[in-house]
Amino acid sequence: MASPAAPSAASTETAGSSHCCFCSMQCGMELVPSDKTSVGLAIKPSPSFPVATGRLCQKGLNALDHVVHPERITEPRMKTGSGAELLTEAWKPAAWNEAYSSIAGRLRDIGTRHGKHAIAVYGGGSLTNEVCYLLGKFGRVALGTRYIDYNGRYCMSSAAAAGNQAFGLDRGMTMPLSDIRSARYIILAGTNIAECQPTMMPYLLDAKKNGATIVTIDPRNTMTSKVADIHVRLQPGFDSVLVNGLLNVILAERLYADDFIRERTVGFERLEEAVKPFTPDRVEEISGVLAGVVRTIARGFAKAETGIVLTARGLEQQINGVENTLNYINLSLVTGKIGRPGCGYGAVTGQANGQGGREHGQKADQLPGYRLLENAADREYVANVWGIDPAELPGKGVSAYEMLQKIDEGEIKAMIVLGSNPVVSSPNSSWIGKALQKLELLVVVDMFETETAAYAHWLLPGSSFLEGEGTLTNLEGRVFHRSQSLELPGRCKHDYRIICELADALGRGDYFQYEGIEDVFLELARATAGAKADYSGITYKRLQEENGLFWPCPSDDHPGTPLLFRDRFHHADGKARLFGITPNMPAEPVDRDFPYVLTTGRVSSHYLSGAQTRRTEGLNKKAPVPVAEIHPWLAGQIGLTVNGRIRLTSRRGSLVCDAKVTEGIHPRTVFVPFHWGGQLSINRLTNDALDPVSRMPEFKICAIRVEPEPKPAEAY
Ligand SMILES: Nc1nc2c(c(=O)[nH]1)N[C@H]1C(S)=C(S)[C@@H](COP(=O)(O)OP(=O)(O)OC[C@H]3O[C@@H](n4cnc5c(=O)[nH]c(N)nc54)[C@H](O)[C@@H]3O)O[C@H]1N2
Ligand SMILES: Nc1nc2c(c(=O)[nH]1)N[C@H]1C(S)=C(S)[C@@H](COP(=O)(O)OP(=O)(O)OC[C@H]3O[C@@H](n4cnc5c(=O)[nH]c(N)nc54)[C@H](O)[C@@H]3O)O[C@H]1N2
Ligand code: SF4
Ligand SMILES: [Mo]
Repeated sequence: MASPAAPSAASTETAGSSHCCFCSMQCGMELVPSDKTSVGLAIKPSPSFPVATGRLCQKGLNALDHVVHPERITEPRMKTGSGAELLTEAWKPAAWNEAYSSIAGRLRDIGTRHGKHAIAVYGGGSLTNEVCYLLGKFGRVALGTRYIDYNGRYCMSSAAAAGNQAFGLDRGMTMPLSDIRSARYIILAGTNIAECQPTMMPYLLDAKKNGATIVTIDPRNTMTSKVADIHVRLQPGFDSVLVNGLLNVILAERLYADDFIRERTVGFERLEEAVKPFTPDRVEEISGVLAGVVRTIARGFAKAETGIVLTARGLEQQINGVENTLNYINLSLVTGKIGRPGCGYGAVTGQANGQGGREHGQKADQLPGYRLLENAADREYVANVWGIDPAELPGKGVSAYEMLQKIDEGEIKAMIVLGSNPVVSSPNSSWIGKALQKLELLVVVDMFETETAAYAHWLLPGSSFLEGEGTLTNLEGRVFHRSQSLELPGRCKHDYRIICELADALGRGDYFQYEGIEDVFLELARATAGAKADYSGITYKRLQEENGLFWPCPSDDHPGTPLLFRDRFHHADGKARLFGITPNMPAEPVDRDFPYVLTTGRVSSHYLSGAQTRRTEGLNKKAPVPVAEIHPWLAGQIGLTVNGRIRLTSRRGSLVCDAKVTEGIHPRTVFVPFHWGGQLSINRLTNDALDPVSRMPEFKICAIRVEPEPKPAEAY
């Protein structure tokens, strides 16, 4: 196979400016000529983008490597076999027109035999707003299928559902990051910012300099908890117990914001009822968190003049993820710490465009701007923008994991994956490869032959972040423009072109006529006019001139909305909803056979399924394999020897890996990062129980057995 051509800069002077492809901070970067790298370019932090001025973390600094990696796919590739044959068959290079006509022909044939809902689309949150928008439109208009969802289902879905329920609106953060500096009390729950959004740390350190108290709540001591004044080492699954304890103290000691609750919320009575039994002593009994600590945090947060609560996947990726999130939101609301400077609640978005990626119609039940497929007026509005009859729009589909289940059950026969690697990132993953072998057609659009692409009939070479222009929306809700800085290598195409050309091959090209990517954005902006995530006042020109704009931004002269909910929440009555949360057990409690808890997450040098960072030498050498964190007590229990390996076994699978013995982790909990595939994939063990509302899998809790693994003799 041809290797990618040396990159050529799209403009000549500096190679241009961009934004990192990895996390939701979306730090600005510049590509500068360099004789120190083989490609003659290097990445430097942007001196001007205001989110992380002058800063990039190690992932950002190394983000060029995967783009120019020799394993980059630079031409369409095909396989002719089916099922297990695909795993051994060699790829054949093909022409684009051959790819389009073959794929379209097979899709038409599958549609004729099984109906249009036999075809599914699986998208991602790394893609630009324009590509996410087009993918949603492609699913509904070109394919007519109800089955489209995306990897953000595994990511922000619990936070999104909770935001909608409590505030009537899902924007990860209710305030700009700059407000962190003036918060006097900051609670960070299940969020490891130092490793996952490293350039956010200066905001926390500034807050500390200004006198803020920082509390971290996590089963592990993390890089983030190092900056905390109080660290609660919480057993996974006990967030709602702890928060009920905090609320109990706030209510019992009348530390709540009376006026705010009366004027701006409903539901206080049910909250009061639910938290009554959770006295600090009871919380200590159930969770092991000392009653005194519960009182200290409750009083500190409630009495502070300003305060911010941030949560992330730690408590969201659970079957009680929505309820856990709602409870942390309760904390912000009862103390009146929302809608004014220095205050706010934030679910820290994960992926580059995890925020925009869920706003524009990739989600099973949504149309652009968060309009809903099940709302007649919303259907009519969007159908009108798209020039189709509202009756042509399909209904809502199912979540990402449930689509995979429908493949296994035989209902879905074809799938197009763009921007995700579900074989690695899905829970209880060992069956997924087998299920994908049942597909009559799997098309993967990616930069690499990923673990998922190994099951594909067609692998199409898409664009990297440096090659595609577009807009993204960062964790604050700030929409910004990213320009193209490199030419496409080989025969790669822009993702958006691939979608439009495939629509054309399917005979639906009339609905996908764009003069360029900005044209797609203008249609997106129109499709969101008047909707919750209103982008209609945003243009490329404004984004370039104003360093981004916070949505909602409903008109040309609207300044955007950095701080949400100043006067009203997004429910029809303008009020936020408080909820009474009764803590529930995880789906798989520990028992005699599986006595410990496995929790999973990230390390600083890898990103998600590792497709990009395992191909980045500077990052991969820091974490070439997964290492389990275990407590010395547990190491003693199982008789682990120095440098010994361990075997972790759940009801679904088993992983052998190295162990790092650390006092920092909760004694009965083991943490393993999930960035590897095959035999190194921890997702073969995780539980696929789903939150009943968000359909988020319980990545953060399952029951395991832990044993020492005898080293094979040849290892010495
Ligand atoms: N380096 C790096 N950065 C990333 C990513 C990456 O893969 N690598 N991915 C990006 C994406 S898409 C996302 S979604 C974010 C994720 O960002 P985070 O959610 O911050 O990352 P995680 O490591 O998944 O989980 C956070 C913490 O939750 C803790 N935790 C586990 N169970 C519980 C629990 O029951 N309660 C509480 N309170 N805490 C618990 C874990 O110990 C962990 O430290 O990061 C983004 N940034
Ligand atoms: N056990 C466990 N599992 C988890 C989690 C956890 O905490 N624990 N976290 C979950 C979370 S929060 C998330 S977000 C998911 C993510 O899971 P995935 O979506 O599987 O992760 P990625 O590695 O980002 O996959 C993106 C794929 O798209 C490709 N890609 C990237 N950018 C582009 C682009 O611009 N164009 C094209 N065409 N392709 C592109 C990459 O090469 C990669 O193959 O994993 C989830 N899985
Ligand atoms: S903090 Fe996030 S966006 Fe910034 S350089 Fe690191 S990975 Fe990229
Ligand atoms: Mo994520």
